[in-house]
Amino acid sequence: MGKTIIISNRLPVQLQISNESITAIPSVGGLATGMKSVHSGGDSLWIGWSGLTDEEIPQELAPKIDEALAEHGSSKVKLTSAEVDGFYYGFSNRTIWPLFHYFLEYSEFELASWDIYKKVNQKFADAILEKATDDDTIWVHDYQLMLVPQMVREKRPDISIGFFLHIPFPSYEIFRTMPWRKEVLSGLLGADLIGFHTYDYERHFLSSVRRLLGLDVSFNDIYLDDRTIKVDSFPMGIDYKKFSDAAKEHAQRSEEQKSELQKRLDTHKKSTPDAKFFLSIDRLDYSKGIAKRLNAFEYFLNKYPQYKEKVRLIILAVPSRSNVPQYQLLKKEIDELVGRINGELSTVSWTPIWYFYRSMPFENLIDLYTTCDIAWLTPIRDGMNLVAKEYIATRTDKTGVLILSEMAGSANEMNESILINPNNFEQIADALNQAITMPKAEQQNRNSILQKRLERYNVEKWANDFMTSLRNQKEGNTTYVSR
Ligand code: ADQ
Repeated sequence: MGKTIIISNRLPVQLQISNESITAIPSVGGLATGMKSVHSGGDSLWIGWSGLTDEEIPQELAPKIDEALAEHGSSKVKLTSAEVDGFYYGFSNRTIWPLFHYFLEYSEFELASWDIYKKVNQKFADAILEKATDDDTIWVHDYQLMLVPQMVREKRPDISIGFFLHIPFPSYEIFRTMPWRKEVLSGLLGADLIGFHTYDYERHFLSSVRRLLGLDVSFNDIYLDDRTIKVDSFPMGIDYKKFSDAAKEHAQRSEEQKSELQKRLDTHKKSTPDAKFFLSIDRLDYSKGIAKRLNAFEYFLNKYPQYKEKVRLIILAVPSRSNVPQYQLLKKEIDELVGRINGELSTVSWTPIWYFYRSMPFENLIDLYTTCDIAWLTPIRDGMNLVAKEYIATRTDKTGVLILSEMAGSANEMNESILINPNNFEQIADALNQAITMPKAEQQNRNSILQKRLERYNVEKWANDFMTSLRNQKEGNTTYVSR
């Protein structure tokens, strides 16, 4: 059996350059953690962009960077800053991301950025072809690399290729608006297995394949002349143990061991013991519905004024894609909304919204997850939403209420949370009231079911299920008889 090659836009390590020395530090993101069992389990290689453009890497340090990456089983694809602009900030995040999240009006269809997207996908494919042998297994990740499977297939017809999309696949009526829709579908069809977070995304994809390419599709198989392609859903889990262990350790901390943030949260909890903390954590992205959530919070306080001075909304927004104009506008909108709502409603002893615009260390995430009574995660569209799962995993005493958007992929597996439509302020206000007044026993009942499910279907199982399915598909294809 050959090695496994994982390909994603970014590598699972971050480079730190100081003076002449280079260090590659493993990153803690969901994908990196999720693939740990696949990546460190055996012979494997991870190919991706290092996060530094060619212009940012001093010539003399290039070999050291390669060495540092190789120590983590990684190999880089070189990109110029113009390529990163056109491919990442351009086509990936100004065309595909908004379109696939149903923000059709934000989607730009520019030939120049499509050309760069193709060129950079070819660079990734070439990097794979350089390293791969025919008995290797290739796992391509996400919307930035949708042409890679076919580009590899053309040169290596017999190699095993899987593709997983981390964002929604939109309905045919949305997808068909893209000028290069057939090319994108054909790019994906180079894979043997195509995975999505949910059954709905899978159905949308199959519908587009049938209607745009006229291919023979039956249940979740696509029939080509020489092979079949399996399409299936694999809802991504979290590293459950990491989050539950961190929460258990957190509960044992002495006063001196606590973080500054935790001490501050404790002080506020003590001063108003019946107060409730709402938590909202997302990357700052229009698909996450942060501005809507702020407006809904104001609506809630008007509908239920008895909660004024009793509730506090903690918003953690992680900076993201700040080179894209839509993200800059959104940042401005959120800054203004927070300022206006706090300005209008604050009293001498109460600021309704605490707003943090930054990335936080893992320790502080755990502070927030374990301290906040209610997690309020209401994206307008979200492929999965791992924050919802992480919140539940940290609730060691099983208390806490999750209010989750039905538009998040995770809603399919988290029926015991309070599911809401993020556009329905009336329903949201009532859901917040329900969460505040929910008896402890009911919280514990709901969360114990959720925890069991999340612990069982964790990220390791997700990765292993995908790889097993890919292996089975490949074995089936070697004995393939065309219909
Ligand atoms: P994202 O859109 O980034 O991922 P999400 O699934 O919520 O969204 O994952 C965010 C991750 O970042 C979480 O693991 C969280 O712990 C971490 N994080 C959040 N806030 C942080 C902060 N302030 N500091 C540090 N870390 C923070 C995309 C898709 C999702 C899909 C995932 C995985 O958009 O829908 O669930 O990929 O497939």
